[in-house]
Amino acid sequence: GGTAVHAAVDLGASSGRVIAGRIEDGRLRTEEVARFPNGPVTVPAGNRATLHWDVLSLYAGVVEGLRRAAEPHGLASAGVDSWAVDYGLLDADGALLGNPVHYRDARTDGASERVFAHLPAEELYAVNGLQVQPFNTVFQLAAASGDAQSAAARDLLLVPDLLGYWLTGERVAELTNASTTGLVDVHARRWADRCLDLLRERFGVPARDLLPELVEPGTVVGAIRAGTGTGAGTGAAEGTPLVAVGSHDTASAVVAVPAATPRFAYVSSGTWSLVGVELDAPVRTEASRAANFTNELGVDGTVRYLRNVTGLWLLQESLRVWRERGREVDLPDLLARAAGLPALACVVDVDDPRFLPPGDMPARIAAFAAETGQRPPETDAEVARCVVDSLALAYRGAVRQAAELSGTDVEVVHVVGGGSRNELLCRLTADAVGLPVVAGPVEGAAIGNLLVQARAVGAVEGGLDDLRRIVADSTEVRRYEPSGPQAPWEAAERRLWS
Ligand code: ADP
Ligand code: LRH
Repeated sequence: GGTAVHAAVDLGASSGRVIAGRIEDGRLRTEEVARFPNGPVTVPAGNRATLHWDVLSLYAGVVEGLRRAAEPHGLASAGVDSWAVDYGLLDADGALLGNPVHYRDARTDGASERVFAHLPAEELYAVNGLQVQPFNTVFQLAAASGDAQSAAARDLLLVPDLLGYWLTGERVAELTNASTTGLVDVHARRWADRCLDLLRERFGVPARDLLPELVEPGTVVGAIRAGTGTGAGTGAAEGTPLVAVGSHDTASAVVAVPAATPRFAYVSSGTWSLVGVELDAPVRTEASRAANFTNELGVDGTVRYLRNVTGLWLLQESLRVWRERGREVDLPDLLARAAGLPALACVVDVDDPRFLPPGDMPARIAAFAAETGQRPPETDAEVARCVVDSLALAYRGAVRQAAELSGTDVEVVHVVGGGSRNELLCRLTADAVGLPVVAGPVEGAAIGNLLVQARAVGAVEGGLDDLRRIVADSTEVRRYEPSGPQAPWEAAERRLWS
């Protein structure tokens, strides 16, 4: 007996997890039942190497996690969210054609320019309201046009929808994640004819035939089947209703912001940092486009107006490179040492395109520093300090611009995701933005995922405010008050952008 259990599958760029949750006395109690690594795998393809996701290994982790979450009494619901933009193609038999390509793969080099030659960036933004990132699905499709897999493809499913298809046999396109493709009309919240026609006429990609029906978050997709995944299958999770949640991890993370006021900005801080505000309607001004702000679609008809800031990826990759060279570096210890170093000795533009592909970040940071007349960081702690200072500086710019471009007042900055555990980053963000920072929950995406599915099956009621109150009543947060003058941050901005 007892209360119903819900299971959130949250696949981040650095790890996947399955989190079980139950609502008791208006609180959400969660338990992590499975965590598995996620990361790119390079595979030779013709005369180049392609960066892939290991989607079968992820699926095995998902099935195993759902089975564990379902023991012993079964599940009331389940939901899947993941990073955005990437997809799998299915052939005419419904079989996956190749491993999904990773958004950091170089195949999209030059693809956005080829699209803009037929549909200028201004016109595209007027339709899809989306930031330009080289990896937007529309550019990935243009880049892959004419290859053998594209020719054989009959269906395109974004990663959470692909996993949902394997779990239930049903094919849908969940709207929040679909909004990151570049193929959705942000105003109508439907597939955009203009973009589908462009792909067919100019790139020979029959996108209209490939894309399934769009569904709003909260829709029940189907029932989880037995007998897939690894040997033991889905076990007691068989028959569970799978709910299309805010399947874009950032959409789920924004649901879980424990805001007590509508005047909040958020930083969903993980591998990426997604920095912005929540709106009722998109902003499609020229100033917004020029600042590369995106209008991604959120749960309950909202718009996530934000900018992608290259996030803790810089630290993750630095740690990976150091470890590859045989140096064991512990992240909390590294950050403690970085906290003892002087502030703003060296800052980089974290959104410089050189930081997008995997590689030697300490060397790239040093090169950037040298090019901008700064002394390059040398020790590991200096590199970490540079990254954290630079992230806080970028958050400052993005919060201010989000407020200005959308005409909203911001009183507080909420940080959710793994980055909310980084005390140095949270403290510096409060100082840099000049506003209080509220940090937590760490598992924002999983919590937003859980609440939307719980609501879909009737275990909780209400709007986003009600869901956020549950988060506030259920999680420990830490508050950081701003201190110190703004002048050093202004000076650091000038070092980079004047
Ligand atoms: P994603 O969902 O993109 O995989 P997460 O939200 O899980 O990312 O965040 C991962 C990041 O959280 C790590 O790169 C790391 O920088 C940060 N993090 C995790 N644990 C800690 C910790 N104990 N102290 C500081 N930062 C941490
Ligand atoms: C964060 C995220 C982000 C996207 C990126 C590709 O995990 O979903 O919102 O821009 O991955």
